[in-house]
Amino acid sequence: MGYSKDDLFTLHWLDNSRAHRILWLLELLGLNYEVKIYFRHPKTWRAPPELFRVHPLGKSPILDIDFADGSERLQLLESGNMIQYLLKHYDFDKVLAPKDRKQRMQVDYFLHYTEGTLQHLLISLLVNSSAKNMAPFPLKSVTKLVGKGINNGYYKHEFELNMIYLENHMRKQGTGFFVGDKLSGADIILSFPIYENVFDNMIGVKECTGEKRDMKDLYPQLAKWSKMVSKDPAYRKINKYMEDKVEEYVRAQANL
Ligand SMILES: N[C@@H](CCC(=O)N[C@@H](CS)C(=O)NCC(=O)O)C(=O)O
Repeated sequence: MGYSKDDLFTLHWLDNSRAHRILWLLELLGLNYEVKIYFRHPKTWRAPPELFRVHPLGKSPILDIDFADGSERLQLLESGNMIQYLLKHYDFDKVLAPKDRKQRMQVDYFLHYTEGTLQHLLISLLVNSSAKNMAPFPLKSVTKLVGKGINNGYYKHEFELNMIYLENHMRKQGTGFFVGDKLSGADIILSFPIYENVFDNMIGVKECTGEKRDMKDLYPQLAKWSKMVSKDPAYRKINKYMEDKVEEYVRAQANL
């Protein structure tokens, strides 16, 4: 099997999901991609049935690869796995390639850390604080108290511990990037939990954690890094691309 710039990537993209960082990576690597759009259910916020037709777990991102040399289509799951695969086989111009073995291991560490440690804390904070919305009316206030209790007793502390850890890491780095002195897979994977979930979602974070202080004052290095992500030309490009795509999709649905 040969890897080529002509291979076609189909990204199954769910709104407000980890799929956006995979799109960022495809754009950074200059690859040939198309996007299939899925929207979350407005009340339950779960993926629609169509995504379960692509894979039994119904989670996004899913990345299909059609190889230009005619090799059998490949489906990749798990964003850390996708990032690792794309960096290994498709960084033809060494845009994100780590400088040495040590940096490569650091990137691998962040790929596992993000999905293995950090992300589930954020999801748990969110689920506990929104459980009240799903509870039947007579149980709403009890559910609210229980959710808040669990967050205050465990998840809020774990969230802060991880934020401080990452903030200190960035201070020690002093380069503005998680690994080395340029963008790497570590920045790509962390863009969802740190930029999209926290710094681009301050109201949501306040609601989940009860934290009154400004995240930018608490974690200035991470705030600066988030700004860098939001201003990255490839990141801006995919935002605009998706805005247009979503608009086109909504218009097409309305005309059905
Ligand atoms: N560890 C997986 C997690 C995938 C995942 O949970 N995706 C979420 C969006 S960020 C999803 O599809 N949620 C929809 C649902 O659970 O219904 C990855 O990194 O790809």
